[in-house]
Amino acid sequence: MARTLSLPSKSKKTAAKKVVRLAAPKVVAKKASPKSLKPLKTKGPAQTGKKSPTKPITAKATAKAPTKAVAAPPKVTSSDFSSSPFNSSLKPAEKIGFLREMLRIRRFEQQALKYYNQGIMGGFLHLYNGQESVAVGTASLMNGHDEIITAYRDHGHALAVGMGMNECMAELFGKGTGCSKGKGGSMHFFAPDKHYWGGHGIVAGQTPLGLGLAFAIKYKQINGCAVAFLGDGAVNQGVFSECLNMAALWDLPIVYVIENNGYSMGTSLERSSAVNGSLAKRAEGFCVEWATCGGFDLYELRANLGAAMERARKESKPMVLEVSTYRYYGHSVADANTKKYRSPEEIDLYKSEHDPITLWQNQLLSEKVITQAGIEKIDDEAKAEAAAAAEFGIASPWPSEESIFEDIYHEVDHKTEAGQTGSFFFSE
Ligand SMILES: Cc1ncc(C[n+]2csc(CCOP(=O)(O)OP(=O)(O)O)c2C)c(N)n1
Ligand SMILES: [Mg+2]
Repeated sequence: MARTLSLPSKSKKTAAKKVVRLAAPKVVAKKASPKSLKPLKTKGPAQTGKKSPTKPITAKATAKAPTKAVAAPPKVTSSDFSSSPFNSSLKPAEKIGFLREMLRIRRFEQQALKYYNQGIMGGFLHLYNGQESVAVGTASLMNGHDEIITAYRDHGHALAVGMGMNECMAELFGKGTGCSKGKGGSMHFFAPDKHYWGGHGIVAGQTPLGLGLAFAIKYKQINGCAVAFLGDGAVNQGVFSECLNMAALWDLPIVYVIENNGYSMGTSLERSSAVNGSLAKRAEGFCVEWATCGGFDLYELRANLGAAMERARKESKPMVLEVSTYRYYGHSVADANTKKYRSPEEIDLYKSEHDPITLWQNQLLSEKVITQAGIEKIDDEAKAEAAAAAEFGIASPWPSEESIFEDIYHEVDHKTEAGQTGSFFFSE
């Protein structure tokens, strides 16, 4: 006879709790006082039998991990991190360069959005607006041997590593002059010559590929590390757990950067993940070090990620760094529900108080590194460059029909000429 399953009372409570969680997120405008910041000690794996790293990361980070996606992140002043070894020797030109890169990304995407909304550009378009500091901060820390890889929200990383606006914009228009010859679109920007391995549409699919990069770096005894980005939703993919196990087992030089923007498509972090303090903490179960930091302030991001990358290079050790960030637009531009699963007030709060570009501009103004007029000039240049890139993309030819058979695995398998030249990393 079939039995009806009755939930034990504990489970009933959990179910009741879940209903509460599904309620519309409230904006918590209250911020932790800067006094509550404690120096971040990376959490060593308990009882692992493995040695702790000889040099623990001592960079400061937010004391509280971003457990609530909707809460405004704790207020952190740049001065807390400007004295970090990764920031203290930055030259004014470098600081202005970071601003230029962030503005270029913002203007590039706004230009793309314009054509997408007009129906001139098709396919997917996952905008990185609001997260620019993470890609720019990372690229600024790359030593020429480091390799990076990300998911489909990949425009920012591409421009930050030095890809041209023309090749990127043309790719969005599906043109033959695009970086993937018009066959990849928004989710598939690649530039292995710039140590950028894309651009991947399968959630967490980039995490084992990033591990492969780290393996190659170690195998070839290169003084570098791999940085693989993933979202707060991607953390729940099984393959990421497999990666953490292998990374720890083989001591691979990789930093997994969780860009926690609080949402996976229309699902908030609270609804998608069981979180005990932070997502990064899960690394403990795999004997991998972890840390959290805010991603809005470039100094903070550079101080924390710089330390993680240096440790990976010097000690050949993996690490998970969870970075709190926020995206202004929907999951993709086609996301019609963008204002349904989060309140307009929440979006406004992040825009007005935590915009990475505004924060950095204010920082540079206060350091007297740049004037307001200087900022406007850079911004105008970024807008002009983006507009010219769009013109280039529109005027470019479509890929030829025959090219549909080029640059595919078939060639590698069948030893055609393209197959012989297709491998960037392992061929000398
Ligand atoms: C294996 C797989 N499952 C589901 C999807 C559909 N999908 C695309 S993006 C996405 C959400 C991922 O969110 P997150 O990792 O937080 O990244 P974000 O979009 O916030 O940058 C999902 C479920 C997919 N592309 N691949
Ligand atoms: Mg997300």
